[in-house]
Amino acid sequence: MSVSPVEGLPPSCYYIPSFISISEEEHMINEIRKVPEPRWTVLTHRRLLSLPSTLTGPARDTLLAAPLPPYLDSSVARLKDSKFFESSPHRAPNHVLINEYKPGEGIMPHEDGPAYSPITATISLGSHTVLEIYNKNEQGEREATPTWRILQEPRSLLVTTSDMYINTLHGISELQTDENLDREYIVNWDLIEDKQPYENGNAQRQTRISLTLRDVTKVARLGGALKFMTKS
Ligand SMILES: O=C(O)CCC(=O)C(=O)O
Repeated sequence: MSVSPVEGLPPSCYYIPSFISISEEEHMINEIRKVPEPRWTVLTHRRLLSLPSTLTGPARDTLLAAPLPPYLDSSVARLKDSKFFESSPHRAPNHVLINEYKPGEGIMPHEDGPAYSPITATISLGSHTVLEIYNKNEQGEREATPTWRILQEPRSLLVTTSDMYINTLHGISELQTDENLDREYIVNWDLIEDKQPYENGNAQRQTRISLTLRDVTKVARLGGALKFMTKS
């Protein structure tokens, strides 16, 4: 896969429509729906799963080595082939954060923490969304309004790395319907594969599951991890 960065954004962000097929999307949704309710972390405005596990250790920055779920195998293989993770320590994602958003739900603007190598790969299932990207001002604080909006179609992949990862914040507004979906307001408009659902300039959200794949820098084998978990 050879792709160009999205023009108009800080380097570097890549948008790939139809990264997975409709049958892969269905399979992933079915597998995720099988995860028992108590394993989800339920927040007021979304629920999430951290796989293979939540990060651990004194700084909550360490992954206990374990495989990712098998329904991600083909996507991880494609990510490896694409070389997006070429300069990350394990040359592949080793962790996935799964977020489920009902229409009207979102995520506050934030930066991804230092536990990860500076690259994220996000697959969208079930619905589009609009990711809002915020610059920082000279004091390093988030600006009040987003500078860019990225439309993510279902089954697409969004990769962010380098400046875009390090120097911006991202969030999703809590909206039922996204508006101003057009070339003027959507930075990746020319890369949208199927514009038909957005032809009126707005689109009602459905339930969306996002899979954010990352490479956690510190990985502990179980033996080593038990040592620091039992240390008083
Ligand atoms: O759901 C998304 O696309 C964004 C998720 C996100 O920002 C995060 O998990 O840190």
